[in-house]
Amino acid sequence: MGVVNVTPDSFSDGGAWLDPDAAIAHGLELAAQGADIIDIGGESTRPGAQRVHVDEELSRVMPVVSALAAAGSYVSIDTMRAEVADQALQAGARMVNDVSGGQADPAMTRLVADAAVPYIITHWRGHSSDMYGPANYSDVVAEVRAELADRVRAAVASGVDPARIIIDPGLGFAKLAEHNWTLLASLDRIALLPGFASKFPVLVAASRKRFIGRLLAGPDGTIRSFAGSDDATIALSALAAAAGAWCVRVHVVPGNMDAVRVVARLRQECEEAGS
Ligand code: PMM
Repeated sequence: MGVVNVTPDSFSDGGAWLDPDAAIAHGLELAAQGADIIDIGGESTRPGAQRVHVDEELSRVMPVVSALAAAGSYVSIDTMRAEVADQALQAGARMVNDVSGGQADPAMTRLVADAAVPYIITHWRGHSSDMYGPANYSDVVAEVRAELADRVRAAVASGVDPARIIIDPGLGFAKLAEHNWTLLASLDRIALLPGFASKFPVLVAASRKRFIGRLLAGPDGTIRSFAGSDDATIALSALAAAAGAWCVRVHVVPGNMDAVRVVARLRQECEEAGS
């Protein structure tokens, strides 16, 4: 999944793709480089971000969704708002990526159920204006699994087909660096939610997040830049794929594409060898 943030202030690429033509060209480039899904968002969720008005969000994403869908890309709309998801789906988007997992807008799960499209449910504990206030866990893996299971049950109760649900541990969302690392080390446990008999596909969105930059900080403590975290993102994509992740959401496609292809080849070898 390649990311197109049509925002002035996203984490790592804020402002780069605010112009619709630049965003469309970037989405086409990500698709040409091999991204299977293009995730288009118009509201930043970086720590401390304030919400944008729905009209502003729509004006940012709609030209980009329409153009990329018309060009044949498989478009995912990254939004917490049912109205934005609705208009994007009508314009040709085929997947809803809701980082609030249905909590920000009570109309979202019903809309997704009626549209019968894949739905990404991310672990989330509140808006980004207070990103780290709720980052308190006694057992982060158990709590994230239990809360994701609650969100999945709520979506299914609204009519969402469980076969269309993808789950995401929500790296960085109400999580400190140590929580993100613990979750990344437990992807196999996250796929199997308590109370469910079969595993859900897992999306991992580690790309360029701050916890990588902190790990790679220089001797003087300077946090590694976003673009300087891309090689480590590739390493995480390989490890996530090897741990069974269904998809990695990334800002730069080529190296990540190579990493998941290498893992797919090795998995094939393991399967043939029966191990
Ligand atoms: N993170 C961001 C935006 N959208 N979607 C999903 N499913 N999971 C995430 O962790 C996620 C997301 C935040 O920032 P970015 O767009 O700058 O990566």
